[in-house]
Amino acid sequence: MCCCNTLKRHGRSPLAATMSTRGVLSLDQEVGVSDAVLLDPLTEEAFIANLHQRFKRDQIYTYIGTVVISVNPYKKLALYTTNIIEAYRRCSMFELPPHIYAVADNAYSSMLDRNTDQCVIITGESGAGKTEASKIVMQYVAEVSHKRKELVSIKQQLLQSIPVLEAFGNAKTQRNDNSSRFGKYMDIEFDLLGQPCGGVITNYLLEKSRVVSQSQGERNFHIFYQILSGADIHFLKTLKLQRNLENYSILSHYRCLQTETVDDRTSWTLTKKAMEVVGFLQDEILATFQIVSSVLKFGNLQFIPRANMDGTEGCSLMNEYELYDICELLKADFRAIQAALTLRTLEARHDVVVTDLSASEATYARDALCKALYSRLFTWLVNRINENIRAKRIGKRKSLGVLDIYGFEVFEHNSFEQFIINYCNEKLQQIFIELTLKQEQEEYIREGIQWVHVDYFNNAVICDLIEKNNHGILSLLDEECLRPGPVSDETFLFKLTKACQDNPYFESRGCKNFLSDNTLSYQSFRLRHYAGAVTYSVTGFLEKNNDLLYRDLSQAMYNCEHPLLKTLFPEGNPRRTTLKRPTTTGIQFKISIGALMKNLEAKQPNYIRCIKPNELKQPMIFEMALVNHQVQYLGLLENVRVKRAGYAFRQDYNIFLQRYKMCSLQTWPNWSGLPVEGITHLLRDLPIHPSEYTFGRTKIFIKNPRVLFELEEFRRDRLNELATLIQKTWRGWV
Ligand code: AOV
Ligand code: MG
Repeated sequence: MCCCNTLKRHGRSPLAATMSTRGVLSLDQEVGVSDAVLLDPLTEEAFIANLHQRFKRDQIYTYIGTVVISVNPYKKLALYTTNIIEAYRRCSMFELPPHIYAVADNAYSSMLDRNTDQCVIITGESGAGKTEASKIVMQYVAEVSHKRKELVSIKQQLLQSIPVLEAFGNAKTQRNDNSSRFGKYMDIEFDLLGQPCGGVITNYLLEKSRVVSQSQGERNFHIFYQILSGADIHFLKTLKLQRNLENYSILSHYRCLQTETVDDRTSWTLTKKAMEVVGFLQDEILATFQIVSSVLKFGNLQFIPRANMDGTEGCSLMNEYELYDICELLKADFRAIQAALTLRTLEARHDVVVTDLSASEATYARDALCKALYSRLFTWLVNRINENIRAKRIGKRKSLGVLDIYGFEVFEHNSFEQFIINYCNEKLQQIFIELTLKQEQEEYIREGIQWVHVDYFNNAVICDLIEKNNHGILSLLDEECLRPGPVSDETFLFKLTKACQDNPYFESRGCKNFLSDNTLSYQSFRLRHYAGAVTYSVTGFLEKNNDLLYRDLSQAMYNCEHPLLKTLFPEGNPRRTTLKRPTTTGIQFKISIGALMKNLEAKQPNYIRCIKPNELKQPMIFEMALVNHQVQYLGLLENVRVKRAGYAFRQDYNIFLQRYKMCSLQTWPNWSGLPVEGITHLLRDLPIHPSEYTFGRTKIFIKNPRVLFELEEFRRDRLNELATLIQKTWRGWV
């Protein structure tokens, strides 16, 4: 016998009706289908036409079950107000039009109700809207969790860490005016009442080559433009800076100084305020910008070649005044820095040999120093933010992670950075495949549920090609970096070509030049990524992977009196004797991405899959071919097929029975038979059609997520009834 009074709601809650009066579309106003699982017939054309139809009416979100597809509108939509957040709060996913808020709410509620750590994985190519989506998730979580006064500051700190990291880690690229040039995973921690108590940010490899060079139409990191355009004249004077952007060569390579969509002046005010909210002290803010200013000035240093008596080439510094400024900013000794930039000390056994650097070697050393200073400052900022936002109280916690990483990218010229970024995207696609296509189908077979296999492209082969121990591209690159003797980018490619030539996803490319000794020289290789083929130029691969800084420079930095530099250049400590070779960039990245995957796999995933509708960054333009390509490589149709034929939810019999046993008098308060039999009684007592569920070997499978939400509602109602009953009985006793 069913014991709930409110077993009725198939369809929409009254909330859906009130939504339209608050300026949100109600389900009645939805165009096309809001869940692609309902498409009939399901074809690629129908799928894309549905997205297009919805996009034209600013309905940018569409579900595939619980996965949300988001098509970048490239214009501000009135979809993100507190009223709308309120409407989605604790509302079942399918009662209101699709929204990121619904996914965020689902993650947050599942974390609380089911006591499982959650993660929101946001994927899509560069400019598709991942970073914006991650901010929408964060906004939602901050808004719905409790508003106790002491928690406001931790929430503000978590939220304000975003503009700080964007200022230092984002830049205009050809594909996105606010492109993330680093990966970010933010774990927000909650106490058992669902109140945020802290967070941890993990950052992934910043594209530091951008500090010294950018492609045409691109800019350096936002912070440089922000400070020069926005800081008041006194602060600029303290930092020995001039407002004119053109005075700084690392900003003016291609004279791409302004961006229409980015207001540097306003952003400066926001960044500085955000740094204060996050908890940076005034001294730390000053120290940070002293380093930013030094990078601008180091970038201006030029060297004049000088012929030495012994026939070698040396060089001298042309613009000493810039170095004087740097030395004041970094509290450094002029002679020491000048020597570190123009000379190199080699220690051989008991001898110390000092050699001159040529002008081009000194320029190279200067660039390496700029990159090291900036990227280490960035890591320090992340660490410092982490110190401030780390949960202070000890105790059991739950977490909700948000992953926003650089999207898949293809430029005219692709280098080591794109290789790393695209490798990272392969791994994210892999985790999506593993969890939504592969494991799901395997589980049906394991549980003895009738299943017709849905075919899909598994990109594990490409991941292997890149990361496999001993044979993968990263291993071969490392081998070449460590090999004694004459090595170069060309020797690396030669080796790579030999090792991978039979792999269908690899192709040696570019100009094939016959060298003087009649061997071949290649300059690029092509990988057939899941999202398309990309040709990578190997120029700079070895150097970027090695990422070594001359010891003279790290020592010179360590010896400065500036408060941050000892922390940023610990290897410059002369007392530090370990000469262990640092792990290469590629391997460091592989290790950190491996750890990220493990972390994500341990959590309940929630997906936002972003689609870029056009390359022009313009509203209302929906380029069919471009969208079609993304739909294909993201495996969205396969996702619909698996969802359509499969079950949205599954749970071990025991856990399921424990959670819902109060919904039937037959199983409440205790059921002593087999759990599967208890569940059979329980479900029969509820108005749920038997076609909505099936029984596996160890688990119950539920087809439609709506049924799950209904079950939760039955449970809540029943608990309320029981609470009222207990109160009445208690009063009777008193
Ligand atoms: P990405 O994170 O996916 O690219 P962004 O989130 O930075 O892309 O989005 C690019 C731009 O698209 C933003 O700056 C906005 O102008 C616009 N946009 C995206 N989503 C929305 C939205 N929901 N509403 C309005 N405008 C939006 V990259 O970081 O390059 O991979 O490395
Ligand atoms: Mg981004």
